[in-house]
Amino acid sequence: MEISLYYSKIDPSLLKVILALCVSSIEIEELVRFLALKNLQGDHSNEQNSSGDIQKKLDVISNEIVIKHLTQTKCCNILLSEENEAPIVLKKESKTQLYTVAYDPLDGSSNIDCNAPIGTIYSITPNEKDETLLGGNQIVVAGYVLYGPSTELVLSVNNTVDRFVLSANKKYLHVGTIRLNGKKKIYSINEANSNSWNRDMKNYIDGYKANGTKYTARYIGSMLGDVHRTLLYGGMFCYPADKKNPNGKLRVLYEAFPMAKIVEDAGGSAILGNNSKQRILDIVPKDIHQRTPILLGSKEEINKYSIISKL
Ligand code: AHM
Ligand code: MG
Repeated sequence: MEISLYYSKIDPSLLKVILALCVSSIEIEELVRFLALKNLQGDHSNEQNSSGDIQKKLDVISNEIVIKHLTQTKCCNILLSEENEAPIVLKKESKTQLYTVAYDPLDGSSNIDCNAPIGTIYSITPNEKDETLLGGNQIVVAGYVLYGPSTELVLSVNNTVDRFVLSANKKYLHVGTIRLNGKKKIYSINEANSNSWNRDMKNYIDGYKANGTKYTARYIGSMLGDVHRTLLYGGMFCYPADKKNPNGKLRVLYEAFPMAKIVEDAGGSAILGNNSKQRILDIVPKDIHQRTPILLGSKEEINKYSIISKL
């Protein structure tokens, strides 16, 4: 079933926003697929984005595509992008419910030039009062589009997580609902940082490597690729705090919140780690580019962390 039909009963303004993000992703995937042929690899300039990263050409173009389509809906009041230092405030042109979209137009930028999975991550939150710092528990839709061997959209709407695959004639078609009950024994973390990890994380990951546990490690370095595998196969994904980065690396509003919502709605857990069982979605954001440590996966795996770190 096509996506617009699948969600035909939700608020029409919300559907408009979702469909604008679908159209954006179809334009972006077209660029991703042919970037080597279109001279779209490499850095945009030597300038850093709001998170201190050098922007890739595709980061910048993808951001422009998303802004264009969301503006055209006239159903959004504020856009928060990884690529824009400040919130983008849109003109109010309609009396319908207005939404704020927080998004990373192209996550996993370091994978762009080697043709590994990358994608777009977002959350949609009703926003009556033009606030910029909305909590994770107010999000009504969270999603990501994975530009991988196939282009796949994963969306949490009404607390249910569904998968849509982009067909040859550019339609997102429903292929199933996700429940995080996979039993594969996988842990996913950038182990190159292990010398800087705090004791809790060292003990937790050592537990996965102990004799007889039969775990394997998988790490793509694109959060949405790693989380997608976790949703479908099971296991855990983690980007912890460490001695060099006491707040971790990933951003609250447009990386951690959407993924935490999807994982929870699929039946898993998403917590800070860092000696805390606090839910990611309970973070009260103070800055639009704030970072957080994150640990997510099946309840069983996240529970192991609580036991090992004696929380
Ligand atoms: P980006 O938004 O600049 O692409 O950075 C976020 C990405 C995540 O997708 C991924 O989990 C992480 O950075 C990987 O970082 P590292 O290379 O430090 O392991
Ligand atoms: Mg990112």
